[in-house]
Amino acid sequence: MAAPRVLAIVLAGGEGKRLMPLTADRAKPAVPFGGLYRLIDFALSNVINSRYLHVIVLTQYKSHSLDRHVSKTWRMSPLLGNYVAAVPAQQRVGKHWYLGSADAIYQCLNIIEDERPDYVVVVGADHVYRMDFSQMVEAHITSGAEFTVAAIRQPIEEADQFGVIEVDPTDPTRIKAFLEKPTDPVGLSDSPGEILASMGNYVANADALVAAVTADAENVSSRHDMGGDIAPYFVERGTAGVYDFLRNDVPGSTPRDRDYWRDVGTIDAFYEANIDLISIEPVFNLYNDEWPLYSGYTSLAPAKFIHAGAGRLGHAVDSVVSPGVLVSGATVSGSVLSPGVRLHSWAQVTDSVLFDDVHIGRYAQVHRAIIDKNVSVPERVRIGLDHDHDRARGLTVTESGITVVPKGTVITE
Ligand code: ADQ
Repeated sequence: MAAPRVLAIVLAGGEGKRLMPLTADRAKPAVPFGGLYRLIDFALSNVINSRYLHVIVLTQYKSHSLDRHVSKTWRMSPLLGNYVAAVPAQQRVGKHWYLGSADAIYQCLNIIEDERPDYVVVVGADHVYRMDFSQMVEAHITSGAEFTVAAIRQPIEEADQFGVIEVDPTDPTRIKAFLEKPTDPVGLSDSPGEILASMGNYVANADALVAAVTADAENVSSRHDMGGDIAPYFVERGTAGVYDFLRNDVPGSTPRDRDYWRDVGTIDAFYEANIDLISIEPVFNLYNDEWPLYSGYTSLAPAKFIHAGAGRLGHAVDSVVSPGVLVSGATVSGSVLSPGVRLHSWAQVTDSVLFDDVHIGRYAQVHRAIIDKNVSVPERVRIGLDHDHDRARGLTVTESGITVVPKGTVITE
């Protein structure tokens, strides 16, 4: 039997308000993560490793840096018609931007019509995880559902951030009810402290999805949301399936990171997920060559550590260090350094995440901080050691005490 034709749609228009100020002038999927990556690279690596090579990325909010990243990093060989194309909201069907994720798909129906896929894989762009979507497509086809939702157990306290799935007791492949972000969730019968959450990844029969988003576009009371409106539409029709993420078996995954899936939706969650990469046995393993994670850096020099003279030991321990980093007579521990970071003599960086091209001057100290792209920390300045002072400088300090230095900040003292 010929392989089914699959079009992958990556929803990348989210604002990521809770990640402010990191999303002040970039979309959430464009936020850097783990030194070398942007958040969208995880979804796109999963799609490409699943061998789906016809991919559209729907962008909207502050999409310039995302569009640039997608076109630079994810340029595909046009052989066999392969492509990863960013599609910005373009008011194709009316004088409005994408109203919600379902409207974003509706506004791109011309692409689906041109492509004529059998199945459409729709995935979010905000999560860190590995997943083989071809296994989910196979399960979808076998189940006979029109629309399948990927699902993972989550703590019941977080139910209001997710679409919550109730599985049909008479057929565990079908969804009986789907509630988007309920405030009064009911726990699972075998685990009352958990709910079954939608991961925001869907597989649909292409014609059924086209019909659903078209009907949704005409529904004036709809929020035009994949989770809020399209999943319940298929539940109502009795054709919504569920795919348990734990069935997904990605080559090379370890018992520890097999079921890893994180929405790094808040600064604290974002910080923790970055710092976790450093641990000896991280819960998410970047070093799985069988399911590579692709990123945009190809022409950087190696990282270099320079002992710059007496007492100026240039070193980093327990850290993730990207290419293009220069640690000259400075000490680094427990930190994630992105490409182009420069650290000068006697500087100390501990438990911090530094984005691209951050410069740390002599004798400066940075502790439990996230420093956004291109920021220069002048000589002797201390960040993250006195939270009142950090706040007085206009920096964000999170509940758990992470100081965030936004892009473009000029620190004088
Ligand atoms: P949320 O993440 O809250 O819940 P949403 O804000 O719609 O839903 O984001 C989903 C994805 O769509 C993200 O990747 C986002 O970037 C993108 N997106 C949002 N608006 C868009 C638009 N107008 N155009 C293009 N892309 C857009 C969703 C589901 C829940 C599920 C959680 C899992 O609605 O049911 O449980 O994801 O985190």
